[in-house]
Amino acid sequence: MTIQWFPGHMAKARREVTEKLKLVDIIFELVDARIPYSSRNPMIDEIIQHKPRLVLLNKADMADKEATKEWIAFFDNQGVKAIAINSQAGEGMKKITQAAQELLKEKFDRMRAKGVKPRAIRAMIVGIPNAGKSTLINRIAKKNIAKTGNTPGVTKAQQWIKVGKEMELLDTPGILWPKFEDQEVGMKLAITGAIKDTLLNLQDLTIYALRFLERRYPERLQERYKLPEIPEDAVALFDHIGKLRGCLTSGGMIDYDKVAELVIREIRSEKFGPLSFERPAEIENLQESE
Ligand SMILES: Nc1nc2c(ncn2[C@@H]2O[C@H](COP(=O)(O)OP(=O)(O)O)[C@@H](O)[C@H]2O)c(=O)[nH]1
Ligand SMILES: [Mg+2]
Repeated sequence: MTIQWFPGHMAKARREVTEKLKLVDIIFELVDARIPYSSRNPMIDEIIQHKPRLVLLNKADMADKEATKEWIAFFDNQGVKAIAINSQAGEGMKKITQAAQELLKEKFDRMRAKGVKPRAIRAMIVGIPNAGKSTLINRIAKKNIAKTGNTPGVTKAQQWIKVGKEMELLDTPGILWPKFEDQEVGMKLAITGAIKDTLLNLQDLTIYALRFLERRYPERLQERYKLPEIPEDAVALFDHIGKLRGCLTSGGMIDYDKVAELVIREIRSEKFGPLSFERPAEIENLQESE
């Protein structure tokens, strides 16, 4: 289910995250590795203030490895630590604890110097719907069934999931809204399944997706749909795919909706291999032109 975000929902989500912020040492900002810019909440910096943060590029298995490397370097340049993970397979889980320990080393050293009894790092996951928050929490919880009790002094009882001895993770994530400000971001969110594609025109979305493939991964597009050349005309491209795959109306005409559904389904199910829909260089240009 995709949540429709209205100003009231956004305010409530923000309030909930802000409230829990006090309970944790660090925020794990979960984004989709295929769209690390578009899947970030636009107000994340303002919401989490100066709380230490670790960006988790989730679904790294579905993303282009080269692009993911570029993204890690991009965040690094901004002084933000980012790591690639695959919550579904449980890859990168150890790296999360290690990175959190590194980021909080000074704080914990200071605490120790003051004679404060050592304790586990407390963390919380935040992210937009479908980023994989529940998958990551379940992944961690399964291996570490032992839940710690409630934390006293908190209005609502909070459950913590133990991650080894070193860390405790809040068992409910902070759900934040995606960016809505531009059409292209909307397209990327729809292609990756972060927002319902019924919010957009499916044929428009497909044209966007096909043009993206043509630009970044032309050979994969040509190979999959047996295209010696990629037609400039979108109708010709749809016609070709429709004929090839038998996406026809009962009258034998090309069914453009069927073509659109097929293409989007194939992209989502990785028929074109791992894909990254944005690169840091594109985002840098975008920010400069603002
Ligand atoms: N391939 C892949 N799929 C993932 C990964 N993490 C989550 N998913 C899938 O993404 C979808 C959304 O995940 P979910 O945990 O429900 O997202 P939430 O809304 O943030 O809690 C589900 O279909 C998950 O199986 C991952 O690392 N790799
Ligand atoms: Mg969830």
